[in-house]
Amino acid sequence: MFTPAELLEINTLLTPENKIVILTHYNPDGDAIGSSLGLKHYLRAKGIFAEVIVPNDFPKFLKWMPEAKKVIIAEYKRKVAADMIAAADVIFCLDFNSPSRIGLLGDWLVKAQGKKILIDHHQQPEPFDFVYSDTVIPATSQMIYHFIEAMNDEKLVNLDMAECMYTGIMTDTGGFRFRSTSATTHRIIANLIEKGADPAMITSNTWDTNTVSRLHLLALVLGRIEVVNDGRVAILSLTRNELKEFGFQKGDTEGFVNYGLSIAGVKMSAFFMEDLYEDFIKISFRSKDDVDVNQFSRKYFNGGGHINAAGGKSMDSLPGTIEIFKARLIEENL
Ligand SMILES: [Mn+2]
Repeated sequence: MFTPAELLEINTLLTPENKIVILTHYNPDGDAIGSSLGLKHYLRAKGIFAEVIVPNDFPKFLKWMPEAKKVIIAEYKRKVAADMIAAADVIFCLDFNSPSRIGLLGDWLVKAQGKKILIDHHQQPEPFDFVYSDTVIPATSQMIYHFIEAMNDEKLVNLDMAECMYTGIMTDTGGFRFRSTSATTHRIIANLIEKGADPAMITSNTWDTNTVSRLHLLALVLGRIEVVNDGRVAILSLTRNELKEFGFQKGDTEGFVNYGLSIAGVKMSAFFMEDLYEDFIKISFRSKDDVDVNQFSRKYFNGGGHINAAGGKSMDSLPGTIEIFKARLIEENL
């Protein structure tokens, strides 16, 4: 948490006169949008207006959240977004810790004069004016709750805030299953339910959103899942042509990588996908226990993230990337 002195200073910055923006990462996920909107609604409850700005569009299954449709998407509104960041007195940076993770917002953030406040749970944060970084907490949305507690404002938590933070925690913990899900996480979830968050409604709005074409795409991926290294590593893949054939929509492949981890004995799952427009391979890694995919991806695939969940990128072909991956697995004894 921020120090008491920092909290006091942040408190003096949070006034209705100050211009406040909230930024989150490229390809926003449930925690990115949930934490950003949760914070926006919290500030609103204090009588302070803030705008949420994201680099690019996010999946439809997150747009039911209160005020999700008011989020400013910089790829569609470049000038509006750039001007707001330049004019901001306070810039909250949520669920990322390096300007390199926020696409076109990165340059604007670096040049901006406003006070930069980081709240994030990824590894190895870069410097910001105020830093609340904790890699053990499973979701930035949970950190927003801790921030509200530290500000002595728990009484302000309302339904809008509760729905957003619940969604962020639920999605980043894979439905309260992943390793850093703690008793504290569940206590906060209980509080959010008491404020009106409806688990059945939130789960259904967020996860029961398959289309037939997405299930066909999933069937294709599952049909050729490969398990290597004595059953410890699962490999999944998709080509650009397949994405096109099945009418790929943003978010359609979200969660595919987790199917690899659901195989008994598998400790690491990797999903390789050709980007729809550009010539690179997008990689998602998931792992269990001490298998550190953050380090692995940083070392070999220009990426990073968390110990058990990380992203990466390769400029090789799809088959070439998978061959390199298999060779690295042997080198690293995975
Ligand atoms: Mn997160």
